[in-house]
Amino acid sequence: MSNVVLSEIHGKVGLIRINRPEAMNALNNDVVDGIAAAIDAFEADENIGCIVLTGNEKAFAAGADIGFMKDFDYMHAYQTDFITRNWERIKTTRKPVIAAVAGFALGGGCEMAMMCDMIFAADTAKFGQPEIRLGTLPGAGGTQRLPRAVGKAKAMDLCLTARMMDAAEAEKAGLVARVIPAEQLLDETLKAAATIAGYSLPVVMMIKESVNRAFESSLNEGLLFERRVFHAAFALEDQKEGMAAFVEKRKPAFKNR
Ligand code: CO8
Repeated sequence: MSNVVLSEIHGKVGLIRINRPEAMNALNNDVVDGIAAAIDAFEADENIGCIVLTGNEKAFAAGADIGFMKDFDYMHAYQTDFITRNWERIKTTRKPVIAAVAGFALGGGCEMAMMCDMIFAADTAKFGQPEIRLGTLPGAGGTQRLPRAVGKAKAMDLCLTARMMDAAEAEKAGLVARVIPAEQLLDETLKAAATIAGYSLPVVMMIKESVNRAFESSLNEGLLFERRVFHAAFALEDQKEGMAAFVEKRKPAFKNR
């Protein structure tokens, strides 16, 4: 594991910290590779039920590393598929990922947060897609995921003016799930992640997959997908245990099968 990405295990939760404080956690290959490696490890660890991705108190990530990419030419960007590499690993993991965002989440940093399953924001968080100021545009989902999260009007505003949106505005617009006082951000996020990790992992994965379907299919397709997965859940021992525990007025003991 590289030192620009740190990973820790908190009970059943895997925590990934982006650690380039000298550069506002700007994203380069080492950071993206480090995050992907940490996710690989947490995906393979059957004890882990939820993943949290965070930065530091000043920045979740202030975007792609500008110094690193400033001299790229078209062929280099195209041939290396900049920065696709492992970028999609956050999206492809079947376990839920919560972004805990304090400070700046700009450009690729905002895009990385949006690739997670939900965002918990500190009251210090600032979101933006300021690429236009650099003579370029969002390249990792900013023009696609932001409108889906906050609507066309606000997405156009953010992408075209480069202004930042604070945590309160981001919550109101639907980009973030919760706003939390900065000093409690990590504790609260880990607590929510532990709650998720305490449920049946196959059910958690089924819910993640089903909610994501809402963004990738028509309503009818999505409803059918949900119903099929709902039917499949009756094959789980954890469904028998969960419903028996309710009827018997006791806590369920899920076995992840
Ligand atoms: N890349 C490289 N270095 C950065 C970046 C960055 N994105 N952001 C900050 N830094 C560095 C600064 O250069 C500075 O370094 P040094 O101390 O050596 O001069 C250090 O971090 C501290 O930054 P500031 O002194 O600027 O701190 P301020 O508090 O004054 O300002 C800001 C903080 C507002 C975050 C400011 O640094 C800023 O505007 N940063 C750039 C934000 C930006 O434009 N982001 C978009 C980048 S483009 C992009 O993300 C395209 C995505 C493509 C998809 C692929 C993603 C991997």
